[in-house]
Amino acid sequence: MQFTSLQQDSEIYAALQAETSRQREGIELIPSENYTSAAVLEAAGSILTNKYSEGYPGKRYYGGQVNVDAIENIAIERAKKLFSAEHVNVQPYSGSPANAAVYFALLNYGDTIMGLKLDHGGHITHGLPISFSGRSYKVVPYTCKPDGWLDMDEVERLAQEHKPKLIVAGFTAYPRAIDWQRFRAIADSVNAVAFADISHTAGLIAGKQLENPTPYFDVVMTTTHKTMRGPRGAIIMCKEKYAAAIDKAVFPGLQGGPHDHIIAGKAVCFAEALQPDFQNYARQIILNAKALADALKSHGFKLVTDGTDTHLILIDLTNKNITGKQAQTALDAVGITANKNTIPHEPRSPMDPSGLRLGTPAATTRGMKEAAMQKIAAWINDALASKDDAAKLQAIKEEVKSFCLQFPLPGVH
Ligand code: DSN
Repeated sequence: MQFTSLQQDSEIYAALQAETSRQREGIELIPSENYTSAAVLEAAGSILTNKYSEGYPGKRYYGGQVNVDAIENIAIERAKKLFSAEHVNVQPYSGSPANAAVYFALLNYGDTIMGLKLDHGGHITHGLPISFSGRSYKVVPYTCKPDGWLDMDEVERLAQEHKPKLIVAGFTAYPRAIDWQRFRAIADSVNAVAFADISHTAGLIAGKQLENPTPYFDVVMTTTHKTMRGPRGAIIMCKEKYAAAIDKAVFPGLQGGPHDHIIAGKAVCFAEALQPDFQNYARQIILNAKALADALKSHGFKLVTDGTDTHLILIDLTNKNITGKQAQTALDAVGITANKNTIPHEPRSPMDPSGLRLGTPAATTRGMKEAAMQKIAAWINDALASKDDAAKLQAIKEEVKSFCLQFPLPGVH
């Protein structure tokens, strides 16, 4: 992007130019990040940001809604088609407020919920004690087994014992496909709401590579900026019987005016995800993740669950004489962006854990394939082995940069 008008603000202009170079010259492996298309960027940067439109299409509290009503209805219809949803609310600002709205709609304060423990791969909004979710509801966390796989027998046992009102499934650092049917059956056995947070895998579901829980879960939420490759935001999908409660919880329960520019970006991203080519994209994300996982294993890396079914890999660094924080810093120095992460049954602390989380959605958007994953695994191995050798790290950074310049940065022209 030229940022032509932004040149008048020299400080922000310089920072944006520098960030463009960082994104262009490095490899993005944070599994929750991606590159939107130029069309999504245009919608998200459009004059729709000027508008207020509290309410829903046809029922707003301000005038001048003819165009935003049309845009919101288009976004809703496209999302319904993409996920086979009965009802969709496209207004949530992001994933955490969307999850807050789901709980606000369907629970009373103090009700019991079940979610995966954060350091086992869950999300802060799934019941972390210091988040609103942990403070407002009684949380019964479930966990992964020592081998990293979800302990579904524990989910069943805890549900029978605690009779939660809602069970949330869907994770931020779990590399395997989820047994939605078993979660649904467990929720049914205790009359709990079955809630899926598919933020990480929505693009793989929309691209028909992973099973879609929407047809048989009560409520499903996703962010739109991860594997979906859209603007930063979220949507909530639900059965018709929960529609009024969900809509009321989003507005006026928790939010004011919707971000109409972002809703337009969501509509554009849904149209892109409805194209047949999006299925090829989703398939390649998983092929790349499997190729990266195999290549890392060939360099002696231990992976939680020994592999992946998705876009995400969780490395257990305990056999590598390096912590997650040191690994993240060494990779930053060579232009590879990843994030330190806890592993199930973490022996260290969340600020300096034993894991490193990687994902392939962004690299795949850029056109990188299996051969690139071999190179990336070798660079990761070399960078971690050379974490205290500035000259070696600089040499790897130069290799990474010249490789990346062969893959244009999407959205930038
Ligand atoms: N921050 C997101 C992630 O990286 O997975 C979750 O909210």
